[in-house]
Amino acid sequence: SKPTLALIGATGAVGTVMRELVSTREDIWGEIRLVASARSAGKLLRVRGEDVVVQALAPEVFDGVDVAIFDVPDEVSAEWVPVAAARGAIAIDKSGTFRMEPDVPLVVPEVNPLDARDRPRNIISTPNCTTLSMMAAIGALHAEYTLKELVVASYQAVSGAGVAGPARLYDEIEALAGDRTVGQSAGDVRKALANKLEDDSPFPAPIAFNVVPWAGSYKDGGWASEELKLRNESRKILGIPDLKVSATCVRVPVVTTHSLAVHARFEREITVADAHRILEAAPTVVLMDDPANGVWPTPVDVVGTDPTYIGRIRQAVDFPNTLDMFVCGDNLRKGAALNAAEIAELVATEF
Ligand code: 2RA
Repeated sequence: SKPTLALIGATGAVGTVMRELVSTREDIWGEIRLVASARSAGKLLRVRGEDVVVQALAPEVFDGVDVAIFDVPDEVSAEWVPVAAARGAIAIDKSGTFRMEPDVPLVVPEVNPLDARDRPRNIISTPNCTTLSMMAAIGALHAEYTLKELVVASYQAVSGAGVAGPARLYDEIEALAGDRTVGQSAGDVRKALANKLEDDSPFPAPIAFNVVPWAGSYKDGGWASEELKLRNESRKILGIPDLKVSATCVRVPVVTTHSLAVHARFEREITVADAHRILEAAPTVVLMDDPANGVWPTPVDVVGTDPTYIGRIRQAVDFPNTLDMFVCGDNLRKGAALNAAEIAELVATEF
């Protein structure tokens, strides 16, 4: 019989995309159970064209579940992922809680699918959306040219912060719309917003008309947690423990789709033509790289789709063996729900 799937966090930004994906991808699942916090229990949500009642998170919801996909805050995962695993489910976790634990694989199916088999705790982690948004492309280049260093700047969409992110961006744009004087003197955007909106933004600065050089929580040395995740997770997924990585993560007024400017040094010379050949052959990567004709990826052109898009590929003039590139990936799809769905499909072949 077909395996039973549980989606934990079914009502969130990623949960919503997750329901859409399991409704449109190959239907390999038997029962699909929807689980959320007690607040959402009893709601009806659509999956595979049917209304399903959302159940409150409790140990019993995992009974009979083969695969449980979690997209919930770190502390909820810390408590409930081990409960699901103890009850016999393979737990696929999107939170940061288990990603760097040595006995929990961190999987991107295009890059390290075999790692999903070695899961002593019955837990598989899926990476942060910023790491994931570039990994299919970088992994393909690494497989042939051996990556040595990555310097990355991210341009992260507001939906990375959950449903509150887009809500805030739309509110701010609406509050500022029509006023053609704002954005021209220091503090005027803040003042205009303070007059019209509650002070409850998920972002540490105005996000409309702005870029915010901060994503995540504060870490030693002045790093933002997103920047360290990008470093640590890239090393683990690619299996290069000493990969040199430096990142600056920036939030931009884009609803969905993270972009990354990537400066990547390889073990040997790699030309633009080499990179094109590899990326064209990578099944989940779309090469959009014809700058003479204005062809490169942007979030508004790729949002809502599955692939990783790459363009602006250049050989760095002053750095040997190095490419500069621009990558875009939908942070809710490949960056979150899609990668989890793909891992689930990978392990479902075991049932
Ligand atoms: C963000 N990467 O974009 C985070 C979400 N986990 O905020």
